[in-house]
Amino acid sequence: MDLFSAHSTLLPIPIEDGELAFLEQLALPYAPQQVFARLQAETDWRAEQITVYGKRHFQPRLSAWYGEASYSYSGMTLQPLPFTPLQLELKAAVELASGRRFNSVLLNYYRDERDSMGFHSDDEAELGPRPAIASLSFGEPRTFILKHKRLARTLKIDLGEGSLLLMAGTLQQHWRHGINKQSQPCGPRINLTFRLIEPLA
Ligand SMILES: O=C(O)CCC(=O)C(=O)O
Ligand SMILES: [Mn+2]
Repeated sequence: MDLFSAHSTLLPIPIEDGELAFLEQLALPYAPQQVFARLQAETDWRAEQITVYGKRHFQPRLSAWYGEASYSYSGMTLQPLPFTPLQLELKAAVELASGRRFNSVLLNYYRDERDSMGFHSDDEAELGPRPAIASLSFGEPRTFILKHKRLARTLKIDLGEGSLLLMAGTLQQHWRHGINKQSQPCGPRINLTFRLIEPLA
């Protein structure tokens, strides 16, 4: 289904060189605070190490990978845990709202204002050339920042509790995105990015 079809409940955010769509509050059968508490308790959170310039570092957040396919990025391969019943319910709601299909989810846990995600594109080969990635947020709002790779363009979107952001089209080819540390204290946030991992030919 097309991102902008009448069935989609997401509203397009105008952006050059890619597609973005946003829904402030995804309809779910539970209160967002309840979803947050369950995700916090039920997820097998890991402190992953990555190698940057030959040095091992802990990522400035916790993460977990669930679903039906392994995933390689930043020099590591994550083996999936099977989807939990709650994740399957969230996936169904996200698929209904976005008209897209997903088979995996990366969960990130930002413990406080010091946790962050460096600027990157989700452009691994197994995501395919124009991946649709659906990002669902719970807990404290954080600012999601997009920076164009060639042009001096920056876009900031506050991702509040229960919000859904869909990245699609050529967005990953032309833009990087990330979450900065912030000086203003804040509580924890959980973000889920639903992805479709395609078997590599
Ligand atoms: O936490 C976020 O909103 C961003 C997550 C993200 O970019 C990712 O998991 O690749
Ligand atoms: Mn990303």
